[in-house]
Amino acid sequence: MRKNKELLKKITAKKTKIAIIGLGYVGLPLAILFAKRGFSVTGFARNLEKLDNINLGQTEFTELNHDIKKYVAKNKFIAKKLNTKELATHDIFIICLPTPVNRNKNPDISALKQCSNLLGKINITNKFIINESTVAPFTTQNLFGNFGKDYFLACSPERVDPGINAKTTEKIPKLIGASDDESLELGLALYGIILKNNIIPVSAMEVAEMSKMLENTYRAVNIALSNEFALLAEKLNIDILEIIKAAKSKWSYQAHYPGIGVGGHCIPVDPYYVLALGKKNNINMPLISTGLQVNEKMPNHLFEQIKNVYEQGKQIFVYGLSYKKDIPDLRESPVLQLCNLLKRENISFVTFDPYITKSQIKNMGFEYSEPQLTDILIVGTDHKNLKKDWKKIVYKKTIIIDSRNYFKKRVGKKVIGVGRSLL
Ligand code: SAJ
Repeated sequence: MRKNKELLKKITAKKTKIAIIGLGYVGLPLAILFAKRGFSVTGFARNLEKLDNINLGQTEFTELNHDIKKYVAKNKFIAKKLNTKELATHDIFIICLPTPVNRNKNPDISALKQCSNLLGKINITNKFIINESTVAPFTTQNLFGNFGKDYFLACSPERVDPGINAKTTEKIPKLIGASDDESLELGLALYGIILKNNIIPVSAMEVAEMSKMLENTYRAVNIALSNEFALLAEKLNIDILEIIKAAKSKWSYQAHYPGIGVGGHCIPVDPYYVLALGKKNNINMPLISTGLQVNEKMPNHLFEQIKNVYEQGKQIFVYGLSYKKDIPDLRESPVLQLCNLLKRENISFVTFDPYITKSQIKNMGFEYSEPQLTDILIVGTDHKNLKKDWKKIVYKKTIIIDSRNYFKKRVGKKVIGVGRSLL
């Protein structure tokens, strides 16, 4: 017989031991948030070097490092190698593992499957599993819903927004669906202790899973719409930013902006989970697949823009490689696609990103350079540092290929943006 009252009391008293499985941009901030609220938290990951760095408070999440050190010192948080023996000593398991796509753009839930195998080996009676990883509907049930009946299960998809202006974890509205009322009661109690913003219960786990899919697919398709309008605006010589600004005066229009394409671990990835699910259910979803293709072709469009202004011997400087500003994240970065197109055509360039190290740049096979004067500046990522760095790069004859529509007035000889130019 399950006893959720016992676990509820332990949660309320913060006496439960919480296991956060996966210590990336979702799991680590969540682990520290629980530790900050008084829980005893173990973070589990596979990479030993990463675990050592985390326990030393030396992670890429600079804004977290102070708190990591503090809660490790207070024995409220520790990072450990994922193993069943250690897992078994915990009451609550929150899964924050990556769910990417493979080279063929098919969903890859191998990390979740490995986690399911591990949890399936421990005594899960009266314990609580929550899946925060982004998955297609029914995945949480299929992977974690078959360990018997004496435990609790919920799904609460992460909604983290990486970046220095990010909405921090405790401020983001949180969806939660559960396998039954007792599990939902536990989830609301647990998240209620750490989250300041509203926690929104939904009727089933698959509703939560599908909502996350809709949120991110909506964003991908609307970015594609802005990209397509930008390509037309270029032909008509109308400024896309002015068009968008004007359209924003309509209450039912939510602005999305054209650019070099869509990177990151969410927006260019999650819609492929929807397409796979549609295919499995014989539902054709051309709007989604076409939208993804529009975004994926944007680096090629920028490449054509570069070729229109490039002459043999002209120097090219690519500023910024990250998929979005002010973070050191190269995953699915469309700027890397553009750089590889340049390399393939033997068009030489140097590159700099304030968040990416010189050795990382060299390891990618690109040539590193500090900001220096150049003939063609390609704005790859509109990091905040660009505000001061551009003056070291642009002289009066510099042509700027502004893939982020960063510049609001002409600099150098001319600025060619996406859907707008400053001549
Ligand atoms: N992008 C555009 N035009 C836009 C917005 C974004 O081209 O109008 C590009 C960005 O440059 C980037 C990519 O799309 O390459 C993704 O941008 P993003 O702001 O959506 O950044 P992400 O991937 O960090 O998005 C995360 C997502 N969070 C989760 O999936 C949990 C996303 O759902 C959020 O909307 C986003 O944070 C946010 O803004 O909060």
